Amino acid sequence: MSDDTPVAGVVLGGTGGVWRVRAVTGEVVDATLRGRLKIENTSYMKLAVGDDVRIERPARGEAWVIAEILPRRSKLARRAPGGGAGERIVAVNVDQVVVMFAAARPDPHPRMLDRFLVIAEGNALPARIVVNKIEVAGEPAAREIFDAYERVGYPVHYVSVKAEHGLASVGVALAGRRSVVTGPSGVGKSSLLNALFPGANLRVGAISESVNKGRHTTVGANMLPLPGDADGYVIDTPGLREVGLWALPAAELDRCFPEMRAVRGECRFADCRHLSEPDCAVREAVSAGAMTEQRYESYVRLLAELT
Ligand SMILES: Nc1nc2c(ncn2[C@@H]2O[C@H](COP(=O)(O)OP(=O)(O)OP(=O)(O)O)[C@@H](O)[C@H]2O)c(=O)[nH]1
Ligand SMILES: [Mg+2]
Ligand SMILES: [Zn+2]
Repeated sequence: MSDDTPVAGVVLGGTGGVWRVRAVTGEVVDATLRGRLKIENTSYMKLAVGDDVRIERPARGEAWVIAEILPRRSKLARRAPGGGAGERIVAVNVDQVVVMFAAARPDPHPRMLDRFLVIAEGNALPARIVVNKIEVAGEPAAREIFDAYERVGYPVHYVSVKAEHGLASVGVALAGRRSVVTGPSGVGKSSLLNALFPGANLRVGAISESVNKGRHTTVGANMLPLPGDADGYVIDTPGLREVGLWALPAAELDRCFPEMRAVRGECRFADCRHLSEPDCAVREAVSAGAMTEQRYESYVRLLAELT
């Protein structure tokens, strides 16, 4: 990469206006966004991890600039923290979301899991679940919570990074795709990626086991190329204490629960909110056990947030 012709690359990460870009050559360089970057769509003005870009530099030895951002095929976005209306893009051009929880330390919160899954569904991204630290609580106890998710169609991987259990199946699920790993702080996201990809060198939190609070260890999303896999990337993200939905229209929330999606067309009213309307197929599904009370309760709470 010695001349001034643009080079295709992908944004791996960045803070403070300096982005790490991996060029097609495999070389990773620091680059800044060109000030007068001409793009039609203003939503592209905010560069994000996973963006396909073209970089160039005026001459050898000078700084690289990002001259062009290519169209995005997908994004994972949630509401910006602090109650604002803006969206926070976690990553773009991803194929799947891996939602990670711990079987214990910190204890799993199904309500929060439902939020992560709804955000993935709302962004039209398939999701899978990784339950880590099963050597602490045991797989049977973890299954009491997570079997319900497998029943509605989400693949669930039970793993222990510490005991090196179940990691290969996660590796297979990541191969050849771009995945973003998300979940609460301290569940072992960075630990998992370090274990799967030696050399990743992600910072891992030394949470004192007694405090058990999960100080955020990872800062900013960080995309890793999978070794020997030209199409495979995995994005480590900082853990979240709370997840806000973004401006999802309330009427689309039911589509973000697969078990509601399956029956929503059978409600008496086309605009049924599945609360107290008569002949509601969703509430019948809850009575029949096809949707758990807990997931339905998540729906009701999220709907209240969106209206
Ligand atoms: N007992 C147990 N501890 C684990 C396991 N995997 C990771 N940990 C520990 O969990 C703590 C948090 O791990 P991280 O990998 O930093 O968690 P994270 O999800 O990346 O956290 P953030 O970056 O803050 O979002 C560390 O002390 C790890 O050593 C596991 O399988 N079992
Ligand atoms: Mg981390
Ligand atoms: Zn209904």
